[in-house]
Amino acid sequence: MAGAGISTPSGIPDFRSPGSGLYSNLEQYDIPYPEAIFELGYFFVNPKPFFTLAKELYPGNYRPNSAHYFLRLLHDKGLLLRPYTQNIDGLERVAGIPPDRLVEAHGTFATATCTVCQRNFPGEDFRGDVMGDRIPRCPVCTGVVKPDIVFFGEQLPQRFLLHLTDFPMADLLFVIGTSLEVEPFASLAGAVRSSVPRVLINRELVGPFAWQQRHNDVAQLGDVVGGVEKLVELLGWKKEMQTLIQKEKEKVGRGSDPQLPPQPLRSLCWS
Ligand code: CNA
Repeated sequence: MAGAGISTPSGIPDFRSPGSGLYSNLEQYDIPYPEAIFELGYFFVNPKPFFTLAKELYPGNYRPNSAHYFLRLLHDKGLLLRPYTQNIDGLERVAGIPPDRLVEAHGTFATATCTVCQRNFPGEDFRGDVMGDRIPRCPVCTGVVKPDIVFFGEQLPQRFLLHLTDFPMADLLFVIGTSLEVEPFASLAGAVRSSVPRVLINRELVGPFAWQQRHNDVAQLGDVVGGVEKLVELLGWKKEMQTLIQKEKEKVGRGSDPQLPPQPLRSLCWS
């Protein structure tokens, strides 16, 4: 189970970290209250703030870090049953985890849907509009096209239901970079069998790790990258991890996405 904390080392602010979190840096979005950015009612009146955020998070602006590549390594080794992420930045995909292995519980920018005729489109079709600060319109009915990000009150993607079979089957649960405050995602932490060790890698204790610990829970507190790297070292996978990251960096270096201007990550931060 992953959250915004696995992507802060890639330069994407989380919601709740005081000072750097998105909720502390909303002035430029000109919205009445933080949650408005993900509210359908507000979106239909004024979609601009959401698309300003979409421009930041559209696939291609940010690169995965060791936490994402740790998931990829587990996948390559056949050890990853399924990553459940709350993130909408798509960095699990960029790290090479196939979308059909993933549950992106709060949606994705990789696909989009017309709010009027409900036609589905690849998110890529609207890159030009989003980057050019234009509200994307359906080529068929001209309705506003909304990336498939789950707004407040919207249903989670069908794939979220996979948890019903996945969690009882797991024999280890990693919880990485999340405050475990958003439901129903947060409750998944309690859905593994009680004999299953749960490993938290996060800045602070969260959810059941704080208030309902099990005897076999483990917490590695501190930065996610440091925590993951420590674990990788204990597992004896350091070299493999370095090779994987190097290989992926070279792919990016060869310019796998020619539409992207080269840009320093930090220059894209909201704060
Ligand atoms: P959150 O509520 O902002 O919590 C993040 C957690 O990660 C907190 O406990 C932080 O202390 C911790 N954290 C942040 N950075 C680090 C770090 N470098 N090392 C260790 N711990 C760290 O975010 P959640 O994901 O729990 O909340 C769910 C929301 C946030 C979902 O709806 C997401 O869509 C949404 N979100 C996603 C992104 C993204 O896609 N990258 C960014 C911001 C918010």
